[in-house]
Amino acid sequence: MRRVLVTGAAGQIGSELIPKLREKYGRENVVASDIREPSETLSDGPFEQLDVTDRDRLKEVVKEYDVDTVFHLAAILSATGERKPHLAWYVNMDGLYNVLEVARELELTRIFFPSSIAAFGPETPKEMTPQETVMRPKTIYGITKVAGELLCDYYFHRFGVDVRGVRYPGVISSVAPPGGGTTDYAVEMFYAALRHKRYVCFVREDTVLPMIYMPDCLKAAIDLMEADPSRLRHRADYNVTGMSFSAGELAAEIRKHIPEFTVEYRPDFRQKIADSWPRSIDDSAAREEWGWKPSYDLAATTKDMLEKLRRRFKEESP
Ligand code: NAD
Ligand code: AKB
Repeated sequence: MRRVLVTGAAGQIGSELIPKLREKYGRENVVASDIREPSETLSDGPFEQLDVTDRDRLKEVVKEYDVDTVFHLAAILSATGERKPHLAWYVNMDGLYNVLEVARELELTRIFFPSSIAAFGPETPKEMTPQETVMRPKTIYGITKVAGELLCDYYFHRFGVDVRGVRYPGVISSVAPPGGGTTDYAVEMFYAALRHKRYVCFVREDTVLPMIYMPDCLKAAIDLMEADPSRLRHRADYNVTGMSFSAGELAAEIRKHIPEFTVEYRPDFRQKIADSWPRSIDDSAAREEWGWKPSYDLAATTKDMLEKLRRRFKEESP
């Protein structure tokens, strides 16, 4: 049985990872933490307000709950990172360094660190981007992700810290809103389609990016953390993906369910970020080494997202 700490747990991924981990390991064995106050979904088990840049407090929490495993989700994402590059460097690098140092000092069993397709850059091959390729990102967020992957590798080889992670594409989900990334339009479009029947999209209609639906995103994290260590040849940099589509294709798929839905395309500074990222991902290393296989394509994601959001909006309306 694991004793788990999740940092950045109030965010898009943490809000759905926490219930999943609590179901798997027991409510009392999964400590949610964030710099923010907990949302309702996190308050059915232990929660600690924790800034990951504060290493002493991080260590205190790990000791207090006898934690052996950390899912380190706290970060500043790509769009917010371009607005606040110093904060992105500080939170993403110091936060990860602190988690790895505490793991080394207290001999924790396992750490999960999510990297991102943002670790790639405009010189990277855009179609079926390989596992090993050119890594020259142009955002501060992407730079922290490449440096983070390397730091994780270093802590594994130098100190034996069992740190693992994936390069997530854009995550689509229906519980917590996305937290300031470039792929946020793919989530916002669903909310707007249901609420207003129209959406102003901040990337061009022909912008293609790789994406993953939340159930697959959670499966990737949990399966990799449970994988047999003897099969792993990579650490915190496994390419994973669920699907690839353009903003226009997503709108067309939503229109199959909501025919009157319209989208206006008004690209802003996030277009340049999107243009620097891969269009599709080769995730064969993850498939071979720990059996990765996504379940959701665009049609299945769209159907499930609309059902879940419809149900939620109905429950929320007086
Ligand atoms: P998010 O922005 O929704 O959540 C991040 C959380 O971190 C927030 O709740 C925020 O309050 C918290 N946080 C910020 N600064 C903190 C600090 N100093 N100390 C503690 N907490 C702090 O992000 P997310 O989408 O849930 O992403 C989680 C992880 O997955 C991040 O590392 C992100 O880079 C990675 N990732 C996400 C996506 C995606 O599309 N969501 C894609 C690739 C990688
Ligand atoms: C972002 O757009 O910043 C994130 C990511 C792909 O890492 N969603």
